[in-house]
Amino acid sequence: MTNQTQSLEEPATTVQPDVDAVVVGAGFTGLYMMHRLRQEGITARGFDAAPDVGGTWYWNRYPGARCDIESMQYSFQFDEDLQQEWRWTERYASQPEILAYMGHVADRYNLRRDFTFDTRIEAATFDEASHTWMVETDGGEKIRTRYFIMGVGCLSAPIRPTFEGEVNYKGEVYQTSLWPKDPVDFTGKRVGIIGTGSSAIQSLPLIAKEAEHVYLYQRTPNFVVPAQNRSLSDEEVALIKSDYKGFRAKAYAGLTAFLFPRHDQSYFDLSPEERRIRLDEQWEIGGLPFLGAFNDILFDEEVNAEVAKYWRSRIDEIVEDPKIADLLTPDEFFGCKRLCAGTNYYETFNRDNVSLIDASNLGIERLTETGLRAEGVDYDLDAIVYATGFDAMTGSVTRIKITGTNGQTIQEKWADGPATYIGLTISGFPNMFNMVSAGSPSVLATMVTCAEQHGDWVADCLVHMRDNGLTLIDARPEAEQSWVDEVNRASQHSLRTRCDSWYVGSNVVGKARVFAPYIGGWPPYVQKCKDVVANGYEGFTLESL
Ligand code: N01
Repeated sequence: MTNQTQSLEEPATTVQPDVDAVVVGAGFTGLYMMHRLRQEGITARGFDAAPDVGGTWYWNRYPGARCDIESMQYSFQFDEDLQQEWRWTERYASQPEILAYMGHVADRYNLRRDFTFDTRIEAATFDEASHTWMVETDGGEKIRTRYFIMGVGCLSAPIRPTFEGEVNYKGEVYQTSLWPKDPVDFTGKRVGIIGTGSSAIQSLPLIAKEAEHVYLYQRTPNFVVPAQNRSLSDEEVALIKSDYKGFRAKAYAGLTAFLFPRHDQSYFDLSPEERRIRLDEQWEIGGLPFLGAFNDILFDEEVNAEVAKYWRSRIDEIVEDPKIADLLTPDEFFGCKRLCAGTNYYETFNRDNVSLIDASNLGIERLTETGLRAEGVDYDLDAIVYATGFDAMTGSVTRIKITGTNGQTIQEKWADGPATYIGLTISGFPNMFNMVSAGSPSVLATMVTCAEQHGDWVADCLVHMRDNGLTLIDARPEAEQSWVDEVNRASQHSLRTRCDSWYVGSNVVGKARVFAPYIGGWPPYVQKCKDVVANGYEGFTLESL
């Protein structure tokens, strides 16, 4: 490693890049990538549409926004000093704390220096003659770069449905994924929330505490388990920090790259009494770890149905009105959509100032001057909150006009679903790396851990290119196809593919239905990435000018 900044060795060509690499996004992925590039003496410029670092955590400032992976694990591990010095206050970090952490990382490694903020990358075009990308910003700047590195996130392209009559509505409008920086005061207001994904589930209880009345418009209910969030004690933090490396190593060896109480036992291995005890225990642990009660919840329909029954018995203990409990009960596999971790979500429906509106038939028909019309009823609303999700996994990539070899655009390439080689590269888009996205464990692992593994892989690759005088790396079509087959094969065993969700892209009209992340597990994925390198960048075409 070196701290000096030197340009990658360039062969004689008339077209020289302005920088070695352009990094898009200043979230976890972009920040770590920039850090690694700098360590290797590779020149880079970063861009982000936001005014500061944070990525999706910059924008998702809605009330109650919080991570569903434990904070001691949803953080960088590349620097022991960093992980020792930062003190997380809660089991699951809130958005402000995560943003503060990312700001701390940016300061500590002086990363803002290389980023241009308030600037969106609009287009990138590969020039086959010079093995470079021409990248264009919304400010009209053009940067020629050898490598184009996307760290644009899986859940960062917000979607908001358009309703008839929108222009007539005179009230306030908010979107959870683009929440204003200044606090929003709902005191005394009638608020309509559209959506029942994690964003609505986290924000409803807090908005309901303030507002005069909240109407939650539900098209499809979601399974929610209690997050069981709490403050972290000095003792438990100290215990992890006493061997943080060992703790991380254990997590790294697991299927999802994060540790949680997971029982490698089938539901059928236990007696009925033992099953109930196990489910009660996991319920107390809460959140995503609830799925660790048995190893076949997401693979066996009968087990899944039994767990859903247990879940319903717990909801019946909380929700006072059985009709509301019925409405809140999903008609799909438990945990098929990402399991939501909530705090007082179901309790909130016992409040007099909260109404659950079944919007599963006619839905939201139109917006009016004073509110909206849903299922034939007019509602007067002072504010409408859209908690309507994201064009997940691919949207943040396909919203950029990316053109690879032979004039092919990324939209054309991915028309039938995302095709990648090891989730990092796309055949026909040489010298481009698409990180922590489709084709890698990404959203099924800890995004931060994935960002580090990807950042290391890409940095090592660029050093290899430099050391060997290479100027082009492109995935071979047959290698990409075999990885796409592996991604598809892995997903077939899971019940997760069997419902509509953003994992399969069904929440975006016209999007190809493909289970986008790699569900084959973290260790096999990491091994595959290592094998590719050990075998001389197997599956890639490498060239020099
Ligand atoms: O989005 P979603 P989200 N009329 O897609 C509804 C992560 N995240 O932002 O299901 C009426 O889950 C839509 O209804 P339906 C996490 O990975 C994490 O909440 O399509 N409703 C659905 O209910 C999460 O899974 C955290 O019928 C409409 C909702 O909008 C992911 O982000 C917190 C509609 C969208 O739900 C996405 O969560 C927040 C319409 N026209 C987010 N259009 C944590 O870490 C859409 N909907 C805990």
